[in-house]
Amino acid sequence: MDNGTFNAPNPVGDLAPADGQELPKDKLFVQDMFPYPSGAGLHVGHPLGYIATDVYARFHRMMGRNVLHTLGYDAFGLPAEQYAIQTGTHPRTTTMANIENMRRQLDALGLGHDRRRSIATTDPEYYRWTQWIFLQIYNAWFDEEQQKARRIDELIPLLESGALQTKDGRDYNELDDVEKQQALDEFRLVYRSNSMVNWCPGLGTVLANEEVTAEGRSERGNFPVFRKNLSQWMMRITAYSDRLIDDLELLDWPEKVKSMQRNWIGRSRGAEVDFDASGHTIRVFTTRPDTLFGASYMVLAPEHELVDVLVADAFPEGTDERWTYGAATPAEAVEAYRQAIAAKSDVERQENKDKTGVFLGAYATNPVNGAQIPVFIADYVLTGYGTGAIMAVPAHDDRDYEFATVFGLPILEVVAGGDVTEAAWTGDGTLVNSANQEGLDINGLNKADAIERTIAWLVAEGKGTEKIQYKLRDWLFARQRYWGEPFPIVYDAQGQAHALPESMLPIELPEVEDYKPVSFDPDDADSEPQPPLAKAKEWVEVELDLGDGPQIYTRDTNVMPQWAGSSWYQLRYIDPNNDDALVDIENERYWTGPQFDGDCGGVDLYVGGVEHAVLHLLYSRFWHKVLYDLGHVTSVEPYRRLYNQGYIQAYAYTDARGVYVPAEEVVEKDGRFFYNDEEVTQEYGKMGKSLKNAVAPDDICENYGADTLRVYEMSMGPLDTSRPWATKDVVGAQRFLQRLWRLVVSEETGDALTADLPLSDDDNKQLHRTIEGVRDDYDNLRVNTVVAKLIEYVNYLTKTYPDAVPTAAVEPLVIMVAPVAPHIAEELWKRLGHTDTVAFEPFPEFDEKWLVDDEIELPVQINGKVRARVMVPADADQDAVVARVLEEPRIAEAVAGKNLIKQIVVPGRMVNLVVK
Ligand code: ANZ
Repeated sequence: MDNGTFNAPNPVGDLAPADGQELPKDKLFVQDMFPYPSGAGLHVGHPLGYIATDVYARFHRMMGRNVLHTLGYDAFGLPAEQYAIQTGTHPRTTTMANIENMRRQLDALGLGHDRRRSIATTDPEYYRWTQWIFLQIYNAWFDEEQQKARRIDELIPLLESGALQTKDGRDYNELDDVEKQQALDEFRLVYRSNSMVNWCPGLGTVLANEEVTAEGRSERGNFPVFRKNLSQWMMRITAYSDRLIDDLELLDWPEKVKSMQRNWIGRSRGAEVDFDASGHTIRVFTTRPDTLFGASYMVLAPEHELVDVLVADAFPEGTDERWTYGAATPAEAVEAYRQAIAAKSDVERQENKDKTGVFLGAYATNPVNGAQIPVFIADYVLTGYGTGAIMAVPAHDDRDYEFATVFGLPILEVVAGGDVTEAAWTGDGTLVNSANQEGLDINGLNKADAIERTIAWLVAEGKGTEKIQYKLRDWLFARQRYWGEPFPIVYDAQGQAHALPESMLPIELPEVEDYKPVSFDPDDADSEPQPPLAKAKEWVEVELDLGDGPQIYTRDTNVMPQWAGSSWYQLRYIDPNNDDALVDIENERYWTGPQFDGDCGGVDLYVGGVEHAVLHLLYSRFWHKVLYDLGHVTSVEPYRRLYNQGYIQAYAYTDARGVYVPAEEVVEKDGRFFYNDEEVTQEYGKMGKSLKNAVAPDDICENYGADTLRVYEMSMGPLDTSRPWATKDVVGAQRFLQRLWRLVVSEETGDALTADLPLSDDDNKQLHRTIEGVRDDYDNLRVNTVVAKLIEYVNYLTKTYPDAVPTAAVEPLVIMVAPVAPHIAEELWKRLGHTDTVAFEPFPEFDEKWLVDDEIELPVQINGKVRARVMVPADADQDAVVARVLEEPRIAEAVAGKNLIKQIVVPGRMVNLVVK
């Protein structure tokens, strides 16, 4: 790598080929999901994917392609910051040290990366462009008609001419300057909005759902967590919902990942239906308007704006006790209920089987039949999805069924097919009990027709509309932390946000004395987050001239989420040093541009774990599409082909308390396992820090060599399946490499054992078959079967040539070994008398002529019993086959003196002779 062996040239810019050198037309861009440089370094599970991509890249270099392969570091994020909080060490220091260590570990594995293209997301020269992309997105709006992002300045004339309305319907021309700004802000793809977050005053930070325990406390520190509405930066990813779903068709990705993305975006077709409640309209979203006649109650999200409007002064006479939450009035019940659920996450709210809720004391009118149905609030209805209100159809929805059962509400069957006294029937069936006097009769229809008919009726009556609904939410883009990209945003004295001009980038992270966010009394739910950057007073207040003379501004003190840096790194790999653009579009076109009509372009092969199936890949796709719309890239998608490697798993051990103990210190005695003389329980799981079962690649490289580790990891099984690590099996890979070595090199003299011998027909057959199989396997990431074929070939040569092997049989072998075991291949190549690296040696070609069998072996049965196997010419006709078979002494003997009554020849398979 230090010689620049794996440096790939670009069409233009600083990495363009030297004068006179040509740029290969045929290119390949291979990428790994880049690592977070953690303090623990790598374990042998990490490089599985990196080795596989390296093998693939090496193979294609030998096929004559210009291959771009490098590795960067996703280096912002919590661990370095937490370490900084504990020790005062600057996160940059820790991060750089961790990167150094990982590089050392990776270098030992012999990965052929173009080091010039490596980046860390924490480099100011890198995050300058992350901030630049943020500005592009901020300064863009989504044109619904054209279904694409456009620059915000293109919006102004449209608002001025009235071709587009402002969001609140006011005339743009009559607004003052500040109002105009605000009207534009409403269109931007980055905007501020109130959103529900998990606020933890004790830690001083907002937490992700995964960081909150089931008891509503912080995983770290066990502090109370409050659900709180906070003004936050959001990215309008929802504008791209349709394109993000539809363009999945263009991608060569595992079907499983595509379907996870589809589900996450969650497009569903349905209707919005209006229910009247004493003059107020409750609008619901439903995917099942066909079940309207079965609606027996309604539920609003507890946060719904109509709750306080609809709530009655008193519970009606005779209200069921189960409906009142033990309170005297609906208002009290609502208050108590809201407090009880404040700390629950959306996921908990939806998955909780024990349904709870409160009756508002109010009723609404079912628009199809005039029925008066009670209105509840319940936490299983979420604010922020649909309209935050539902019509409940207990007979045909599981959650409504559970609720109706607890609260004693009517369960009205409207779709035949199940037994609704037992459970909700959510399958298909014929509509029943569904007709009114006003011209709607859907009885006897199937679901699809009933939905269509109902929507048409609702529209005609002005009681509803068809609606496409998405589960996808806009992307909450701000974090109250230190170790992330600062926002290129400042606020003026009026609190109005201003995006900084590109010329001021990067906005570098300032030094702070301590990295903790400002924390508060753990129980103070009313406190507001103050990120650590707020402590850098001199940085926060700046004098800037943004066009109307120098003024004092306040910087935004949030940082971007860790997803930001990984949402576009493939583009920077292409043009890592470009100071004028995030990537020169000529370089981008060459490496990731569409290859044929209808191709979406993108990285040719992207390998990583399936845990990134949704968020990372969705965010990347979103950013890429914005950049495409704005003309910065030619590819429509970032990653044309995705491959998920399996995991390396290993045994793990827990003690009596269920706590993991270090696996490497566990000893086995008579099938039982002990740690410090205490018996422990064996388990099995993904290798890693949390299960304390990590094995470092360093030791394996040291004891067995890097090629052994590579061959072992690649031969453990198909790349996309998980595999168990067993250090004791590593030696098998080592033995193969030793056999290979001894085949080529004399142990006594160290010289090559090869001789200028001609190849026999058998040699040629073995060789060409191996080449054919290996080429296909390499190309399809089946390195495990490559290794199997190479082992077979080495065994054949060892057996056939105990003394000196023909050079013509060995040279192609060494080349074929090179992608998977490059160190030994390089060394053997030298011993064979070559001075150049084997890395660019053309990959051996096979000759078809050696692939066809000229003789095949057929089992021969006599009266149904196999008596012999006979070699016959592959192209022999039936008579010739029988003639040949009868020449075989054992067959001849068996049929001697008998009558041959029947002869059956199944071409290529077998011969059956019936004799009497
Ligand atoms: C009546 C109905 C009858 C429903 C039936 C389903 C089955 P997806 O596919 O997830 O979009 N719903 C709507 N808004 C909701 C909210 N804010 N919180 C919780 N649930 C909500 O599902 C849409 C369905 O989920 C809607 O259709 C609604 O229940 C519920 F037999 O309406 B349905």
